[in-house]
Amino acid sequence: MPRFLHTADWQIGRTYQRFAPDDAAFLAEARLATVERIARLAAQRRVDAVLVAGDVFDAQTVSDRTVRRLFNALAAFGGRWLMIPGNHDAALAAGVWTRARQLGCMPGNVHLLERPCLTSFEDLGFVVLAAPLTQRQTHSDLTAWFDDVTSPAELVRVGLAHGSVGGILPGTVDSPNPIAPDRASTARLDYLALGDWHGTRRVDGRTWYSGTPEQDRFKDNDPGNVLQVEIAGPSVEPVVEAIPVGTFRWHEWERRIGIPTDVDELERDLASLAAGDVAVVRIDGKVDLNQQLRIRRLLGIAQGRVRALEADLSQLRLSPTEADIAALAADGYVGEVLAALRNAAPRQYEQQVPPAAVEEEAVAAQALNILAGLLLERQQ
Ligand SMILES: [Mn+2]
Repeated sequence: MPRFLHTADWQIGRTYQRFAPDDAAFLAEARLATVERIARLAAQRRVDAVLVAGDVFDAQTVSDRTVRRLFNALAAFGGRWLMIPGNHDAALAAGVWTRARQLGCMPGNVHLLERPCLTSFEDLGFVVLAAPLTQRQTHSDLTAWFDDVTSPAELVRVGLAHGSVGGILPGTVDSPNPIAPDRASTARLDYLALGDWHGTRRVDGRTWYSGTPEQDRFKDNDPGNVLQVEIAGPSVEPVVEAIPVGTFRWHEWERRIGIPTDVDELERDLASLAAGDVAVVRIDGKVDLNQQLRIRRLLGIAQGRVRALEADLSQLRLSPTEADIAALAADGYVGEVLAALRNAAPRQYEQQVPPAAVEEEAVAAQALNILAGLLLERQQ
């Protein structure tokens, strides 16, 4: 009864340039730590093998040290690791896998399936049909040959591939590296282990994307898992369990501040973030000085707690109250300009005013907000 872990898209060596260098280093390190966790999980659960469906490395150019560290991270599981190259680490002549071999750092229990092949693991009770990528992109279905290959009837038949299952994943119409959605059935596979889609996703009872075990982008599609797959025997539908292993959860928020309770809501959302969170928050709308100070303080507090929090306030307009402006106590030329703008800014009208005057007053109000905003920001 074969039992294995299915994982993919480790993207080791990925860099996170949008974050501050110290945060980026932590995020890169987390990917290796998660692989170590997968190795420990495989050992604890005594699975027969770990199947890695491509994109072990994020790039062909990762450093030799990163290559060595990845293979060291596998140490806790002495069983077999079956890996195929994906689009990021395609089996090129001068690619990362060639280098790994030259470095001599690939442990003996790693079976790198670099060419399309059927490999029999008789002692474990299954065969693996592998469809590695030998270039970054193809437009033919590399799993098509699975249909025509026979294997011993007593062995479970498992496919391993990296690409895009046609027609089911959002935004992937005409994607490269297509895989037929019914491949498991046409190729009589008991299970088809897929990589490329970074969320955990069941295509059908025998076809799954494991997703990446460590989230690496702002997409809410259930990343951060590995799959344990248990197959009672040939033709028996597999029992699949998603096991969370990731460290970080990524959030991308957009918040508009219009009324004071919007800041309360933002406070509640920020309070929900903890050490395992990575967030980007874009805030727009209009605030007075106190609200602006409060938002900055809330962001500062949250930044002290989370792994990374990037706030974009460039679209948040400071609209000072009369009291804010009075508190500036601006004197000299700046004081004169402020006073002139305040006089020119709109008031309550009791009678009809010509449209040109209304427009002029609106411009004056805007200028007043900008000038007061600059002065207040300088005071903070
Ligand atoms: Mn990938």
